[in-house]
Amino acid sequence: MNFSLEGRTYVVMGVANKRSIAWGIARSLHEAGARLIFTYANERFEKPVKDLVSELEGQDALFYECDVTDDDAVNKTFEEIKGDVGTIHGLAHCIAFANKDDLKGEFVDTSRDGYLLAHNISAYSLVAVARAAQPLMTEGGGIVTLTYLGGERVVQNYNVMGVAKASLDASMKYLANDLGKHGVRVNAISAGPIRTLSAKGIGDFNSVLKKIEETSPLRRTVTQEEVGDTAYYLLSDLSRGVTGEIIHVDSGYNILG
Ligand code: NDP
Ligand code: KAL
Repeated sequence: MNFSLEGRTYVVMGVANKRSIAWGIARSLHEAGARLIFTYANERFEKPVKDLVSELEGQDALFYECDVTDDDAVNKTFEEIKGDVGTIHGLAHCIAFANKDDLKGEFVDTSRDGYLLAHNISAYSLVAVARAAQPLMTEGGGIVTLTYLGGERVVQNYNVMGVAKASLDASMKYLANDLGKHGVRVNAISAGPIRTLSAKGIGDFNSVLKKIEETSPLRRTVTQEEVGDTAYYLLSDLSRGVTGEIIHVDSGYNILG
């Protein structure tokens, strides 16, 4: 079987800069021969994303603005993509957000607004995007989202984002059940900690990385490239029998008691 992505088109949502996990995924898909479509939250990010993508040799990419909290924007984006390319073969959802104040102290202090905001951007967005994208996957396809161990167990400071990731994980499984009959597979990658813009300014991130280096089975942290290659596996026919799954790309840290 040929596992090249030549002739296939994938939407990558959530590139903020060269450190983004979404950028690692974009590079892996590009190397496998895929055509890429990028979405960003607002026009402020158009130029930086376009500048980055210009580094991908021979990539004839398309770009759309898409704030995932806006149903009209999500629907319009996928209608435009349908008009511009017709069929897509998959998408990578690499989007999360919570108020900084909710990512420290105790979870019990999370406000209603903070709770809803985190769930809106980080979990419901997968449902909205999957519903809008599925009709474009006329040849079947794959959807991959990014999650974290803090959705499965309590991790200090992750707080409301952990609860949003638990919702994201369950949403991924329900979507896998709904979309399977259309030949669309839905999976998640649970990445180990990686220094990205989102992680910036978060207290104690260094000690989290150090703990992974000292105690994980592989005794090192993971890279955007390693997550990217697993996304390639999940978005290609290599994983054709896999759906509703969470794959941990975390140096094995999650197996520790
Ligand atoms: P980045 O900061 O690089 O990416 C986060 C992205 O979320 C940004 O591109 C941002 O877009 C996007 N985003 C936020 N709000 C919206 C919105 N309303 N509409 C559309 N896009 C939005 O961080 P990461 O690469 O680390 O994060 C990607 C995913 O990986 C997240 O789901 C995160 O939870 C997950 N993850 C990260 C880990 C890590 O250690 N870094 C570990 C495990 C999971 P913009 O810049 O355009 O605002
Ligand atoms: C236990 C860990 C330590 C860190 C705790 C919480 C991390 C939460 C991730 C969340 C996505 C971060 C934010 O929402 C940051 C946001 O409040 C401020 N940043 C921004 O607005 C920037 C400019 C934009 C680009 O960011 C976003 N997101 O839009 C968790 C660590 C060990 C693992 C991580 C970092 C997991 C994860 O989910 O990212």
